[in-house]
Amino acid sequence: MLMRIDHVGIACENLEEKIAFYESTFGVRVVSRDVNEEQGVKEAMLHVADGEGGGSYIQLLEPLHPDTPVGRFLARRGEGLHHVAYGVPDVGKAMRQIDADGDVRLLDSRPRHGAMGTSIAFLHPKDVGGVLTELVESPPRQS
Ligand code: CMX
Ligand code: CO
Repeated sequence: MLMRIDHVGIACENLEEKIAFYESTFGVRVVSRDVNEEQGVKEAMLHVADGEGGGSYIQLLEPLHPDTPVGRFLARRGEGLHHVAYGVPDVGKAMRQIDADGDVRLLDSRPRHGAMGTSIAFLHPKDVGGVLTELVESPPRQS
């Protein structure tokens, strides 16, 4: 089901400061910025590498409000690793397969919009050994 690691999501208080830190420390570059009201975040994707089936990224996340998933995470745990996202060929199919197995709760009933034209869905961290897990389907490649 899983093809690769698409990105790691990192919760932060100040997106611009964290972007500057990652750029100067690791030499990575921002390839997309987004405000995603549905997810309650202001975010940036920083490119790490290209691979079979798509790139890999660092996703920096600043909450739009305290009462959002990332806002509650920051209040409870402070800045740090928020989720791991795996690339899948078909997110709807992966969701149906996980739902049918019945051990892991889906946090979304249908795929949602993620950064850079992706379709995404989340799995409950309590059912994945304490790791909030995201499934990502990349859009078809432009040629
Ligand atoms: N990683 C691991 N555990 C987490 C977690 C995380 N990111 N967020 C919450 N938890 C844990 C809490 O510590 C808590 O554990 P305890 O009961 O042992 O204390 C439990 O999950 C429930 O926490 P909560 O206070 O009820 O937290 P929320 O109401 O925020 O719900 C969750 C948690 C995962 C259901 C919610 O954050 C969610 O739906 N997340 C998916 C959407 C999302 O995170 N969007 C932002 C990223 C967007 C993107 O990647 O593009
Ligand atoms: Co993500």
